Amino acid sequence: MKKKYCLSVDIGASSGRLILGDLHEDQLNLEEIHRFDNSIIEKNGYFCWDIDALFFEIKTGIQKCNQIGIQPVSIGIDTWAVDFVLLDERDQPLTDSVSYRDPRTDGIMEEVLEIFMKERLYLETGIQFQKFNTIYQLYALKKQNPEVLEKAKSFLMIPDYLHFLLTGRKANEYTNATSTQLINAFTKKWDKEIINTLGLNVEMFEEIKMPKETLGSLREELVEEFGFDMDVILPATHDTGSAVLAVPELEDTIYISSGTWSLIGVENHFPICVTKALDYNFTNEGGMDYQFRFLKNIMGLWMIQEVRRNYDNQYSFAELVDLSRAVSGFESTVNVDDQRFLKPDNMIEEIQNYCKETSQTVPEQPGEIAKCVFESLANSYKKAVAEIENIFEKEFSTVNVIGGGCQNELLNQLIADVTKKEVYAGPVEATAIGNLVVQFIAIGEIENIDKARGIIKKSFEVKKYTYS
Ligand code: LFR
Repeated sequence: MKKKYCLSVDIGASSGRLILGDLHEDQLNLEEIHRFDNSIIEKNGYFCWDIDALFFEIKTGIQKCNQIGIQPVSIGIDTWAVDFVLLDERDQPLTDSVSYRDPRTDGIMEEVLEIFMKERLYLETGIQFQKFNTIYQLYALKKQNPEVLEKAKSFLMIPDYLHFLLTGRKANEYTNATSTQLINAFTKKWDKEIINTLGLNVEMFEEIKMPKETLGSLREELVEEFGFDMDVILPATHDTGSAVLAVPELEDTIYISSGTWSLIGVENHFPICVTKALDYNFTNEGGMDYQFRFLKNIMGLWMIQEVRRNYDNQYSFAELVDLSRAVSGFESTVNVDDQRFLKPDNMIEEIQNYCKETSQTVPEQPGEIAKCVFESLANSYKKAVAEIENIFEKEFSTVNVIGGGCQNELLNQLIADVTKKEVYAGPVEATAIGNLVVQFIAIGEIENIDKARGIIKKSFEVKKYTYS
């Protein structure tokens, strides 16, 4: 029988990749076809994503498959969450794709919380309060550019829009839609009451579709361009949703999906909207098969990415880790979850100012800055672990770090040392793997997610760190 390939497109805030997957005797093989950079650009006074450039890179990757003689049977795209594109009646974008790091939502969450009680929003949606959630972005738009919303006929999140460009079909994929804070955690549908109360047009929201559903085949002009057709199968289009599917073992495990953000939590069968969870600001994001990711966002490697950029990319990430390792006796830390680190003009200065304001020694050398970032992240993980254990009233034995950030050995060891738990690191390409297994389930090559996790366990290396 001819081997079947599925193609995953995973785009994060700092890079994107197209990875082919194929199954051979319960072994999932990956082949990276194309990798490209992504970053926030300034356009017309907003921090934006260059969505046209991203679509161009996706097309380049598809063409590269064909060049090596592989025509995948399906493709699925995942990206970060919360951001969206609004289309007019001719299906044309009404604005640039503004990034969630843009300050347009400053102060907006507080205004929305005058309309809804925090407890009510939490009870209905289960979603954590972050000033950049789609709900606040849409409300900001309503206040600042009402004419845009008046013209909007379709609301598509970033992967929905890229899928639309591929197929011509519009739908809102469930896992990503939950990050809007506009989906009811119990009905799993758009919460029309919240949407109407905010004065948003409920008609612009599309039908919710679940991961595993086939959206459609490629547009005719793309079939001509590529020389072949394939199905677009919806993965968990929220990258964290895909990544968590690739955690090989969930029993007694707290995962950290480590990339631009660190998402720390556990998988659950139902949303937990108790007061403690609200106070700790944990979220219940919708997952595949209506599971929930109970987790919280920690500022993550964004901090070191920005530090590196502020040093004009003079140092690689590995060099920053080495420089940090070489520093001794420097102990200043920052609260990484302080919103001042979301998009400061200069991350290095922001860290230094924080240390100054809190009467700590100010980091000056790159190694000191990096050490401060890694140790501060580890502290924040430690706190989140304690919060999870407090809510579940039990101890977890392991932490499983997945995603690109799990290659940071220094941080893995720090996590083991501060949490006093065994740390497993891997798989590195968790998001692409999670995306691929959903496509393989959809085409009948893997039975279900449990089986997929077994395959992932056998196929990818996971490294163990013990605490000292
Ligand atoms: C990670 C992620 C997080 C989400 C943040 C913003 O890439 O998707 O899960 O909270 O980006 O969208």
